[in-house]
Amino acid sequence: MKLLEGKRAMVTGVANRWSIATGVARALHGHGARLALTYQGERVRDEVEKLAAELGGTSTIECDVSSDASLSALAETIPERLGSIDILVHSIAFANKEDLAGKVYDTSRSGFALALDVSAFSLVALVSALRDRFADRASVIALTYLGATRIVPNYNLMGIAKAALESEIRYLAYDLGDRGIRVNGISAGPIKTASARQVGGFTKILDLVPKVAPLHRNVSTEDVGNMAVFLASDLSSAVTGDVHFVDAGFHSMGMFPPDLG
Ligand code: 0WD
Repeated sequence: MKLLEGKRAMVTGVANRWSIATGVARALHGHGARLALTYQGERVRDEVEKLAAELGGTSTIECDVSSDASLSALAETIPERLGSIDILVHSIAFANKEDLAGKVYDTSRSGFALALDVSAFSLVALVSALRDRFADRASVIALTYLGATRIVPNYNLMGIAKAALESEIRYLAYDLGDRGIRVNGISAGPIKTASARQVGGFTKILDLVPKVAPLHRNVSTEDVGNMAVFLASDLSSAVTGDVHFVDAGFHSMGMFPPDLG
């Protein structure tokens, strides 16, 4: 059964085939949604166009979320390229590599501002720019991580940015609720992507999860895509203002298994 027939989705943060946004886009498309993929700039354009071609009827639009002009241009383009928006996926994050290891107290003012702007304010900025383009009862979905609410060594500044993002999810859910628009987060387990590799010791985190998580495995972009389909569909019509984990249960553990090598 296709759950998103007739719905139109704007998916941000596609950089390459390993991006979480790519897995989400494939899942939404598989359930019948029509897509527009936004990408940051020239650097990723070719790859994104190749992926769009694999998903019939998908258009691509350049948008750098750190630029107000780029966001305004996106809002102008959307009606002709997609129509109104039923589903918005925020899958964007950036921090300087030196802020994803070492001590949080060494974070610079400029590094902090950059990470919070691109990784957290961008959700407010996208919703603000696109609010007149949303269909009533639309669904907004943002990608987040456990490091928002728990200490994950080296995740550091990105954890702080994700805490802001998760708070935005709640406040935006309240702002948009009178139009029946829902706002939710997906907290994904670690997945090997270009962004994740910037986090110090990331491979060790990937090795640890199957030893600790109740399901004894890592998650895939397909797992995340399946949750996105649910949150985008009418099946989740009364679900808003919350963060939903797709992490094989890792976040529920209160202690690591005693036999952990
Ligand atoms: O383990 C993981 N990979 C997890 C990622 C676990 C839990 C959550 N997440 C989150 C990330 O924090 C992010 O919010 O998922 C989201 C997607 O991340 P990803 O798929 O892991 O990483 P990636 O494929 O790198 O996509 C993030 C993209 C950027 O990719 P590159 O590699 O080019 O930096 O965010 C985009 C960019 O395409 N991006 C921007 N887009 C528009 N404007 C901007 C910008 N200014 N900056 C970065």
